[in-house]
This record gives sequence, structure tokens and C-alpha cells, in this order.
Amino acid sequence: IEAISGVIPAMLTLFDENEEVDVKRTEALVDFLLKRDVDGFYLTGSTGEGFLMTGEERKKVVETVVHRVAGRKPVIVHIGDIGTKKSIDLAKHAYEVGADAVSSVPPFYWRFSEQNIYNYYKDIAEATPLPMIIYNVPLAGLMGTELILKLSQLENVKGLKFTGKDHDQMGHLKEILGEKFMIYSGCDEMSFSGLALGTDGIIGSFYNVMPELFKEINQAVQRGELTKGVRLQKIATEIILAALKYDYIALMRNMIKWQGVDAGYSRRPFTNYKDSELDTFKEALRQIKDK
Ligand code: NAY
Repeated sequence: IEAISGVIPAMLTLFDENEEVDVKRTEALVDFLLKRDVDGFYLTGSTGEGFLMTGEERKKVVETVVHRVAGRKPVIVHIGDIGTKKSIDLAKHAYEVGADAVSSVPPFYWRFSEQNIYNYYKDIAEATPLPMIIYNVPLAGLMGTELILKLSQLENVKGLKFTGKDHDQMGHLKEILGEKFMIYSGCDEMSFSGLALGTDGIIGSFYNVMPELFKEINQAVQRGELTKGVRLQKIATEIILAALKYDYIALMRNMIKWQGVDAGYSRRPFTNYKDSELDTFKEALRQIKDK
């Protein structure tokens, strides 16, 4: 797992016009991202619309991507679901097809107790030999420091994807847990801050559409060029904030299309945008570029 670092897109899942998983388009997106030298792939998470899909559909995406990537970059599979049994099934599948790591949000909806959450992670982490990256994200309910530290003691739990804005907590965790425990910062508009705190990489939505900019931010941080890093992050953040005024998962498909790759359709209730509905966004992009 120490080899999994850098700029990792939480990959979009590509559906066709009938909302079915589109294998051909998925392969094309993988090629596009590999050409742009991303450092890995994170599948069927929030950006990948994992919770809008059946287990079989999620498996199809995982198989498609793992086969296409063919070992050139690490693939992390988000196997989180609302209950342990479903997650174990997805974890076993990820292991069997050759993924490099699994990751999961805590179980949600019923507001499970900390003991429930601990048991969930223990069960799914023990289900395969793969490293497990636990996932702190407001959408599923944030876990506190104490629970995260307890989970980090579990044998296969090797990392944390931290998609909260409390970078004080994240930096503190990195300090306590040390080099061998990987922490990935998950908030794209705070990637500079995340990397500057010594995390091992960034996993997020916007690395599907502009990985180069974030690779440059990462490089600036690694070289100690902090002024440059902050300047680049400001540009990135302006673009992200303009995008967040829309269903950004859908909007990113248009952004990818503008770069020559057909990124297909979203699943309802997410929307799909015609380019003609995005004039305001395009104007915002132009203004950011002109600066
Ligand atoms: C995933 O599982 O798809 C992620 O990595 C999610 C990370 C994203 N956070 C959420 C809540 O979806 O990339 C971020 C986020 O889209 C970005 O920072 C814009 O706010």
C-alpha cells in the first residue's frame, strides 16, 4: 500500500443513454486518465455513483477497469454499502479480480453505534487479505479521532481517506499514525492543504477532469514551492466552486467531453446537462483562464 500515493481520481462511472454501465466508454476514460498519468484509480465511490448501482453493476465496473489498467497503476475499489454482508461480497470480488486495495464508508442510514461501525470494518477487513482504506466523509457521517485510531489497529486497515474539512484532525492523525499508515486527503478544494500536512496523496472527483493541475500542486508541495502551490490551488478552487453550483458529477461529464472523450450519462436523480445549459459555467472558466 505504500506504493499507492499521488493524485488519484475517484473515477466517474460511465453509463449509456439508458443508464446502463457502459464498458466501452469506461475503457476510453481509463485510457484517457492513464495517458494523463494519474497515480491510481478509486472506483465506485461517491463520484462513481456506487450507491446508485446494484452489486452486479459495481462488479462489472471493477472488472472493466482492473482489466484495462492491467497493473500499470494501483486500483482501489470502494466496496462500502449499507450492510456488512453486501460489502463482504464486493470485497471478495475485488480481491478475486486483482484490485490492489479496498475502501469503505462506514455503514449509514440507521446511525449505527460506534461498536456497530467497528464490527463492520473488522468483518469486511478480515474478509480478504487486501489492505483496507477506511473512509471518513460527511455524507456517511464523520468518525471521530478515537474511533479512527481504534480502527487503525485492525490488522488489514492500512489507510484512511479523509474527506472532511477538519485538516487539523487529519494532520494530527497522520502524525500519530506515522509513515506506514496512509492518509489520503479527499477534499479537492483543499488538496494543497492536505498535501502540505504530509498526507500520502489525494483522492477526489476533479482529478477526473484536470489531473495535471493537481499533479503540479503535488509537485510544488513535494519541492517546498509553497507559493506556487497556493497559487495553483486557488485556480483549482475557483473552477471547483463554479462547478459545485451544478450537479458536479454530471457537469464533469461535459468537461471530459470538451477534452475529446465521451463520458456518457449520469444516473437519475442526477441530471444530465446539454452544453447549451452551461454557458454561465463556461464563462466562469473563461474568466479564470484570463486571470
Ligand atoms: C469519492 O468517493 O468519490 C470521493 O473521493 C469523494 C471526494 C469528493 N467528496 C465528496 C463528498 O463527494 O472530491 C470530493 C469533492 O467532490 C470535491 O472536493 C468537491 O467538493
